[in-house]
Amino acid sequence: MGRDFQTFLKQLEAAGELKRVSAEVDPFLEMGAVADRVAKQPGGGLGLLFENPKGHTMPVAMNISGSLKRMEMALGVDREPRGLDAIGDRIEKLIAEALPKPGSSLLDKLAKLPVLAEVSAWMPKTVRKGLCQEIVLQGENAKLSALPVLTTWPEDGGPFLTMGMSHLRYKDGRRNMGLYRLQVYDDRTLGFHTQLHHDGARARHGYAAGERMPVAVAFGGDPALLYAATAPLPPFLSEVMFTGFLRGEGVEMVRCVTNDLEVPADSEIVIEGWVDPAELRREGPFGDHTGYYSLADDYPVLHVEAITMRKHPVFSATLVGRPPQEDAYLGLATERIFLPLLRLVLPEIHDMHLPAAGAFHNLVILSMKKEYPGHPQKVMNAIWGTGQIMFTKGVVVVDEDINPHDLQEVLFRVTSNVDPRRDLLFTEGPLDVLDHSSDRFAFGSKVGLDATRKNKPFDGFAREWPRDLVFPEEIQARVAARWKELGL
Ligand SMILES: Cc1cc2nc3c(=O)[nH]c(=O)nc-3n(C[C@H](O)[C@H](O)[C@H](O)COP(=O)(O)O)c2cc1C
Ligand SMILES: [Mn+2]
Repeated sequence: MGRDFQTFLKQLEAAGELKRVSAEVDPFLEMGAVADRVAKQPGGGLGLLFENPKGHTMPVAMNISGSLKRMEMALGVDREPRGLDAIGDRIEKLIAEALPKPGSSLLDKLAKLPVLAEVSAWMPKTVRKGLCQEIVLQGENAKLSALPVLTTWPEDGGPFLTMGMSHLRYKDGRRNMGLYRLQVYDDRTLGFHTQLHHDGARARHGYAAGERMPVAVAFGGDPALLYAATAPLPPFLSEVMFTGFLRGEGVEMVRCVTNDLEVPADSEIVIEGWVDPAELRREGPFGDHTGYYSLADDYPVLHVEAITMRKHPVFSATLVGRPPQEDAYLGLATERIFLPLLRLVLPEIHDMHLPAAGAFHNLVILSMKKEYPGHPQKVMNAIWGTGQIMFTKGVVVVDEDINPHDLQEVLFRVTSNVDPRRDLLFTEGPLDVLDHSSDRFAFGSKVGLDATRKNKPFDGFAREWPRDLVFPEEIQARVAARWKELGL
């Protein structure tokens, strides 16, 4: 307890990170337009609580994860000097501790037991009663029109739930939770937008036509759950367990009313239902992260069996659209948390940046230590072959002393160091299904830019590579010391 969404909203308010909007605002387009304008403010603007959505009494929270501070608060690292990197550090340490050293004794191996004990603490815990079931609406009483669902962009196919975390189980029993948008068709049916490459699609493909796959869509709960629902976790790692890792404590789960799935007990609202993987319906269009409308396509239908909620729940929604939006900060968390994992297979990578303007999938900038011919190209190929980062259309590689987050610096290296015919690598591979630039669905070309200095013997650069312009340290120190005297 105490990690529910409304407690988090109170913490945000105390930290000056939440703005209550008491004026009436229409969930049809108007709320989205407000959130868009706020998200475009430097640093991502404040979290919003619309207390009077037009036509509803249930308040709507938006932009809750939409700043670095709030993302850090959601993941409990706002007091850590290294912020989000502190989570990456924990992962790095955990991996180092879990691996037995060569020639280690039985005693050394036993010393690993505390790590195992820690792991068991992250397991979800089943509880009998959940806040999220204070109110239970079943059958005819379970109506989606009870929720203040937003229509975000004018040409959207309808209203969409955008902050529902879908809990489901693979046929073999493994749990999965993902953030997928859900189009509201009517009071009892939703579009289940589980994209081709995601576990949500993998799971439904495991069920036979005519078979019912139970799904429970939860809103709210521990704010770390939302991040986990978007994180590019491998299918063998459950997002609920990962939330337990992030929090150092297992998530309390309660059994659904109409199926045997479990949902976080402290959720604000839960929609229980089922999907027949063979029943498809047109879904979309929808104004998307790409900054464009993603095209309508056929997706499974989710049939609602029950809606449960706590007394006086807060609904949540996000606006996806032209970046930067709230999800830029979820992406930033992924960049920081997954860097150490990427470094496990690609230790030469020094740092990584996924600029918000690249909408997660369009651009990755890497700094690395180049050690042999073709090394930057090897790293590009590895990126195109790894997890969800495989979707990346452009990979820019700079030397390890270049800060990939400094876009001015990166652009300088790209424009000055790149000989286009020599340094561009073209390839083809899977694209995110939302990409519109390729004329083929989910497949297209990719480009790597080797913007490293060609100053190593193995670069085979025939002329002399020039040195960077830098003042001697002594001069820099003298200027720094005289700065005040110079009146600057
Ligand atoms: C705001 C937001 C909306 C998203 N909407 C969808 C969606 O509609 N469908 C989808 O498959 N993925 C969507 N995603 C991406 C997935 O949540 C993400 O790729 C996740 O890692 C998938 O988890 P899974 O592999 O366990 O299915 C969205 C992400 C964000 C941040
Ligand atoms: Mn997953």
